[in-house]
Amino acid sequence: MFQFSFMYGDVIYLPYSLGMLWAYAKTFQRITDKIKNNAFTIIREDPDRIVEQIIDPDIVAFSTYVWNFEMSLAVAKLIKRKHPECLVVFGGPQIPNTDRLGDFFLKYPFIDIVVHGEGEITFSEILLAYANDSDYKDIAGITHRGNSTDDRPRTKDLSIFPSPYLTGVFDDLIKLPYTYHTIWETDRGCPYRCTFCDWGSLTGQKMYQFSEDRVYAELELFAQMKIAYVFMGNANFGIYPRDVEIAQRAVDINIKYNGYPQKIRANFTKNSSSRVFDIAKLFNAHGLDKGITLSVQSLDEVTLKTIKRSNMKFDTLSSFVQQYTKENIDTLIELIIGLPGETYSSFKSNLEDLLAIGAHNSIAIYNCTLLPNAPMSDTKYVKDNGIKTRPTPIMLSHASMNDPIQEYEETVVQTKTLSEEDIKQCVLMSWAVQAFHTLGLTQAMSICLYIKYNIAYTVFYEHLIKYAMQFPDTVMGQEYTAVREKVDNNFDATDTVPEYNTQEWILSEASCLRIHLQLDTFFNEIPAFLAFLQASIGMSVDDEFLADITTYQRAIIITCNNGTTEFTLNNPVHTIFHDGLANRSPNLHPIKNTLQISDPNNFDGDISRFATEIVHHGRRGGQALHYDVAVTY
Ligand code: B12
Ligand code: SF4
Repeated sequence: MFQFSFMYGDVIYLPYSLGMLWAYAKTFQRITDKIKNNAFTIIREDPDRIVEQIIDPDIVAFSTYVWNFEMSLAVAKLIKRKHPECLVVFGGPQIPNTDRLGDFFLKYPFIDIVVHGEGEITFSEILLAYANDSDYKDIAGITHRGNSTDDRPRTKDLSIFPSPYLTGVFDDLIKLPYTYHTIWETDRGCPYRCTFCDWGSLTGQKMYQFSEDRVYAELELFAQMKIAYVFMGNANFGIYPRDVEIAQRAVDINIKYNGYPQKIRANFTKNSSSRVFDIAKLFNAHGLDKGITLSVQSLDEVTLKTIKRSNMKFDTLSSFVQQYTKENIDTLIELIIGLPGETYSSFKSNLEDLLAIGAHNSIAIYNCTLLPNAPMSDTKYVKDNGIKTRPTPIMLSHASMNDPIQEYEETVVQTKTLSEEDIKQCVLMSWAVQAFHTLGLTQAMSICLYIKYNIAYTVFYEHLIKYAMQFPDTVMGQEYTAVREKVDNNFDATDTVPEYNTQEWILSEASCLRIHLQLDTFFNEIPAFLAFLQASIGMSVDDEFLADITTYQRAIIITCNNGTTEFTLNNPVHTIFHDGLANRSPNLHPIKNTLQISDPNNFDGDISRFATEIVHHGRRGGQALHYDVAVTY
């Protein structure tokens, strides 16, 4: 059975979906009498090498997602060539629904059966048919060499599916020398229907729950296995009242097992409620999750209507962000570029509004992609919204590089309201905001200019881009050129920075890391950029204030070589910055002040550790800057 996953260093996910299939299949004696599951193959390697190790297979089953489809095809094709009698079965969210299959079987003649949607029962029926030498025509939810059967209704009673963790399905796999992450499902399905999403083909569907006994037993087992990281497969954690109890139990288990599992990452229900706030507080207090993701995707009314998503009101979002900030809980707000209905100007307003409510450390922006079964991929929807897509290299932030097979995603490159160049401008704007603001390089400067001179954040960053375009030899200019090339090169969304390590970084992180390698040059060029900004917007800012914010900004950036710094300013920049962060009205009057910063990180020049802790893990929590500064007036 194959479920290829990317590796993050030596970390990899246990193949939960296949585990669910096999745990259920094992409940049929006829299957275990006749069929042996030889292995779960999850590591991406040269397909020839993988196939060489498979001896006389009768059935091979692939669990396919956007991130492993090409790899799965390559291996399946080789298997069929070498073992023509072998039954090749594909399933998973990357398998188009029956009405969207098109020429699938012509393109991939080496696949015998595809399974649509939820797979446990269907897969067992296929195995039983194989074991009994019967045909597949009465098995619901499949297409067998082009012949589709009726859809299979969802399973309401999830208790019929044993847990792969509790039934020892992964016992052999976990002997391999990897660090495993696990997927933990406490319920299935999502009642919403956002058009860009295909939540495992369970969107617009009723939700069903796994029993509390089961989910607690699984979590306790994860703790005993010393699993560090648990990713919840739920779409809407926090939607049920029992979810608070589940969170409390997770905390109890974490305490009982001395900190295991260390982290639990949940997709919280989208219209964040006070229940979600309670769960986030619990997780945060016990270090189980540092923050909460608020997936707003867009703030624009027309766009939200077009993608059939009803977000919480902007005021509610704003008060949530402030509430979370007050409790010291990080928030990560997600936006998507290229949604139908969005324009360049509405996208820019999204960014401006989010920064204005204080989302300075926490905006994550993704490109819109078409998933095979998402409502957005419907031919009429595509036509009505003028959507054009292109296969682009899949964005795999932080995965280890040097992979044998390139995976692709269908990125939206044009809509009725966004030309391809508009989408590129959105990508560049997002890059600028994330690389320079979220990751700290110019955050304090832009906040101080916003507070004191009302210079909008997007005006600051739009001019940063313009400056970088006009002065390609500057540090900003070099980064702009590198990123523009990536964007022009088929919307490539990741890059590597070999000076640090071998992983893939998203473009903004890669830029930030490269700028850190020449931070002094970057700051020597800042006065010229600030002069350019003033000239372009026809505004004159006090020189001493500009000099102070530049000195302050440089000093608070955490680097891998910080020691203790002391310096004097003529303006209360620290107060302005912090009042700005907390959305308070600051005292703007000049006053001489001395600031002292000592660095608790002790990276001692270890740039790889710096990159991991500050840029990779710290990104979400605003770890890039020293907020703790001693000021004397
Ligand atoms: C956990 C998770 C992750 C984890 C780990 C993934 C991993 N390596 O296993 C992480 C955080 C890394 C991740 C990342 C991404 N993910 Co993700 N993720 C999920 C999530 C929340 C749970 C997956 C899961 O295990 N579900 C529970 C199992 C039981 O359901 P299932 O996988 O669908 O399997 C059932 C059926 O599909 C079928 N089936 C599956 N395989 C097979 C095989 C056979 C032979 C058969 C018969 C049946 C069958 O039967 C299974 C049991 O019913 C899903 C959403 C969801 N709830 O489905 C998204 C989801 C899988 N992710 C998705 C995406 C797009 C991504 C990303 C590309 C980025 C993004 N925008 O989210 C990244 C990058 C991926 C990467 N690996 O590098 C999409 C995938 C769509 C697609 N067509 O592939 C999903 C569906 C969410 C969505 N937006 O719609 N993800
Ligand atoms: S984006 Fe979230 S809320 Fe919307 S359909 Fe997908 S899982 Fe459900």
